[in-house]
Amino acid sequence: MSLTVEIVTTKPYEGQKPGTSGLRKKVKVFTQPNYTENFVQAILEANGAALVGSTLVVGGDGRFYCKEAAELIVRLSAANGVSKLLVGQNGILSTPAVSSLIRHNKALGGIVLTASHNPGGPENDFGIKFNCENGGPAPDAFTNLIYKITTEIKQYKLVRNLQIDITKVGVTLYDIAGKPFTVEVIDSVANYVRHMEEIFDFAKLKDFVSGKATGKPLKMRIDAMNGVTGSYVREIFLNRLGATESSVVHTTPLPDFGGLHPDPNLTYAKDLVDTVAQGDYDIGAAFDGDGDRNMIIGSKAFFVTPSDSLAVIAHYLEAIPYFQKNGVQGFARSMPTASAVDLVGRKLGKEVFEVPTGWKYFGNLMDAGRLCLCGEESFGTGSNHIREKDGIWAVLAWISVMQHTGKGIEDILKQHWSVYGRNYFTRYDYEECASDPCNEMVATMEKTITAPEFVGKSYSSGGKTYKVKKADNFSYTDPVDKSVATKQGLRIVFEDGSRIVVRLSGTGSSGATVRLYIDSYEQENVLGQASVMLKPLIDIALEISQLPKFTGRNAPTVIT
Ligand code: VG1
Ligand code: CO
Repeated sequence: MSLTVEIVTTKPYEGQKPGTSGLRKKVKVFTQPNYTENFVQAILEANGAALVGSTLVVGGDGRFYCKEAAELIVRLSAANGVSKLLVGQNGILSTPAVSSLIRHNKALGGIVLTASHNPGGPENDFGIKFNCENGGPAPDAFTNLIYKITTEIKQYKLVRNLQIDITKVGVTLYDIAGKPFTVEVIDSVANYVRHMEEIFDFAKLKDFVSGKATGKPLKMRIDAMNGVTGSYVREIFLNRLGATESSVVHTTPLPDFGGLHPDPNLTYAKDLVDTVAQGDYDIGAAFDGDGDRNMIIGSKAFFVTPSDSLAVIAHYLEAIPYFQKNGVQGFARSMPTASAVDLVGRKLGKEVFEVPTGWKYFGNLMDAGRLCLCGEESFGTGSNHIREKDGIWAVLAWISVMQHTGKGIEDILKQHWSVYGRNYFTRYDYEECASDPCNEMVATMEKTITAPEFVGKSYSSGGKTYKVKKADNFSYTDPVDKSVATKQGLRIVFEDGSRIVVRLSGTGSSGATVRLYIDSYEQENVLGQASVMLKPLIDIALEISQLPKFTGRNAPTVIT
């Protein structure tokens, strides 16, 4: 039976502007009449003529409204001339899995249904993001075009009575006004697991994890935080690597993440940290809702900062077969990330790039063959195997390093610092502040730090004095396509290389979140406590930014 395309009249909604990573709003905003339809229509139209006859990947982190949104996308895509959709079973695909699928299937792109590390459920957040044919998040020019379309939209196209069952794997063919349209519901994990098997030496890792090679099994606690990684974690760590059932927890993806805040950091992954702190595990790891973030802790909850994690993996790339095969190109990090990886890059004679916050800025460098490993301080680590950060990949990388060195995580870090020195790093998040005072704070601070007399000024606190060497609002010119991103964060760099960075989050769904990043390098004094070592700089940052005054907050919501 041939199905007909319906043209539905609509009006623009304000504020459909994608942030650091897609559009994120409360579920209640997305479920308003035509809200999701408008945004998806804009995504489809932004692809221009390439859309007709194309293949798209659709899936998300299983949060509340994912399934309904996935079905809606099928009906809109069918009406807009897409030829084929690959849909994760039950609408489930991790963000790294979408990226991998786009690349393997040479798809035009993918629509990812997630608000990532933001809480889920009917009262919380939903999100939609578009990834392009390289598998990476759409760059600024593309998301600006999507936004522009949302401001002018008058109609969307829909095949309303297309019946679809995404709970079962299988292929369904449709006739849409005389043109063929295919929906293939795919196993959510199979392609990704195969991809990981190509990158890592699973046989070797299995012997290591099971204890066959060492005489004692690796004691792991992998916490999927009720997010999308649950199914992937079970298949990889239990079925392929032979870990015991008790090595994995919270592995059922739930629409509200079981009430957990699926953000793998010391605050929201407290259960993991407290459990591993008791000393019974060699490695603990957690992921965010959509599986692109990771947190790694060692025995007794020894915390690995994401900046250090990146540097250590860079140092031991030979432990991962993928890099032996494909070679090692340059490294990169986002601007607020501490520069530990730069030191490894320098030693190895590799290019190191500093990009704005957001994974989309790494893609061009990877596509140009100049970048193979990168990370963000926000618990993002990944390589050029895909164009997203990849939480499970990071854990497999760490287990590979442990296997390769025969050492525990704390020893690996201490040895690393003894060679390279240590970048102490902390991030303070002030979540859900009022927007206006935060904007005012940033504007005031920008004025202060860009005034000509600011450079050369000295600030003292806790017996330490820091002299300003450089200060700006970070801007970035992409080395490949020369596009420019401005106003990416206020940055004060001191004579000794220490830094204060302040920026406003671009992933929140309401209000403003202020992020304050502090980083300081020590060549010799590498075994201190970060909170103590960084205290003077934190105080100076609060003084310069006047953060307590503007936000009314005396303490951050989250300290990393
Ligand atoms: C945050 C992080 C950033 C990350 C982004 C998306 O952005 O700081 O490093 O790329 O989230 O991560 P912002 O603008 O809130 O600081 V994810 O895992 O939420 O897609
Ligand atoms: Co995420």
